[in-house]
Amino acid sequence: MKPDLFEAPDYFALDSLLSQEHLLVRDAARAWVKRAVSPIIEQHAQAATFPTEIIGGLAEIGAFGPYIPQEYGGAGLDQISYGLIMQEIERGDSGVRSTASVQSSLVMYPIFTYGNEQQRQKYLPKLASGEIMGCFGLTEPDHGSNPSGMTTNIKDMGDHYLLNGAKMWISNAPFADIAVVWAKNEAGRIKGVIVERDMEGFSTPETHHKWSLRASATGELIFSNVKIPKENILPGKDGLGAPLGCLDSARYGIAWGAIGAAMDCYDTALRYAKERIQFGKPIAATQLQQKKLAEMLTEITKAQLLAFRLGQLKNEGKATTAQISMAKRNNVEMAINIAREARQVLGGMGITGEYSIMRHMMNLESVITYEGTHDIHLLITGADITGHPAFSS
Ligand code: TGC
Ligand code: FAD
Repeated sequence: MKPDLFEAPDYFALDSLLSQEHLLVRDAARAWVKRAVSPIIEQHAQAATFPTEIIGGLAEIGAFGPYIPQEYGGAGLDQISYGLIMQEIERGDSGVRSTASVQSSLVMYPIFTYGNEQQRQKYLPKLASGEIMGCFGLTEPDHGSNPSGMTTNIKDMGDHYLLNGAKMWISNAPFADIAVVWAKNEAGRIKGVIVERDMEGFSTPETHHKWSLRASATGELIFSNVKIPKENILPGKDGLGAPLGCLDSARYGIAWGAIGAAMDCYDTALRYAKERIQFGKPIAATQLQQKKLAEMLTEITKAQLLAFRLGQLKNEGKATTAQISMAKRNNVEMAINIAREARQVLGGMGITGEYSIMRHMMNLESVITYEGTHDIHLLITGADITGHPAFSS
């Protein structure tokens, strides 16, 4: 793979709106991605292996629990810092950002928000340092966009619960030490359950042959009469709103992350277009390639402004689920379109692993589907502006 010469576009001088802390956090993450992710990621993606060697570095840059208070091992940062970290990591690879998103927003967030003090003390510091890794089980084979139909269930056995069912498409599942799993109790109410790797009857078969997120490990969670101690139930909130609250936080991170992937594609295409000579001049001097590059930068700039404003709202505790959906949907679509255009700027070279663009493009096919599909986010906006949810008849 080519050396990482990435230079981030900042056409509307957004850096001048960032605080000193934001810039420090962002630059540390950017430098770490160049040093630790770029040199190894293409080999891992080609081999479809998860780069375990980066776990310590992710913890050091504060990517595990950026906004979780320091007393629990988190970085205690604000929501814009969290977004900037996700942007920089996804600039390297969406699969690496996935690992950080899951650990932070889908495992640490529910334990911090819905867990009791004992659960927080037991798990959060170890998750923040990367000593243990987690995964989040909501999706089932027959219930993806519609998680309220889930059939995974817990049965009260007096001194413990019995967990049965299956989850699929679970990021980090093959190596996770714990899983935050959503299951219905006998009353049909959804509860959060912390399942530990060594519990009898729990297995995590890996999902192979993906063409997307190849450097992220995906798997199933199978529960066959797993005995769950009562202290492993998250007591703070139940119902579908509990997992959906976690998704708000993860989708927010993706709205920023997708900008990173888009910036990397744009920067690569711009550099290539300036260097590549055809018909006696750089292809960057042709109107057609300029149109592509100018439109890419325009879309990135709009996405940056959207994410920044959303970050301000999130810091104030005012960001709504529908605003987060709009930003996730817009920014991921923006990134996938830019990846496709950037790939064309590179001609045949664009399909090789010498450059990052094709890997980003394939990764983004998952990003546009997970954490709520492109359609579902449109329907969330539609329901919000009309007052008529159109998910089911
Ligand atoms: P609906 O009736 O709208 O809501 C059910 C209850 O939840 C409440 N609620 C929320 N609460 C907190 N935060 C939110 N964002 C909430 N949204 C809704 C709501 O008020 C209601 O409460 P109550 O008390 O009245 O019961 O639910 P619905 O069944 O109609 O579904 C709505 C829909 C379709 C939007 C929702 O199901 C949805 O978002 N589906 C998409 C599923 C999804 O995103 N799955 C993601 C799985 S995790 C993943 O992909 C991780 S990838 C990680 C990586 O690698 O980065
Ligand atoms: P379906 O829900 O079957 O949807 C299929 C198609 O139908 C989509 O185009 C969808 O938009 C459309 N559709 C569905 N309902 C409607 C409707 N009402 N109106 C119009 N169109 C509709 N899940 C987790 O719980 N944890 C994870 O860590 C996790 N990681 C993932 C990692 C990867 C690589 C992938 C690919 C997925 C992951 N997921 C995870 C699952 C992901 O969230 C789901 O794939 C996603 O929510 C969609 O569910 P589905 O695949 O079952 O598609």
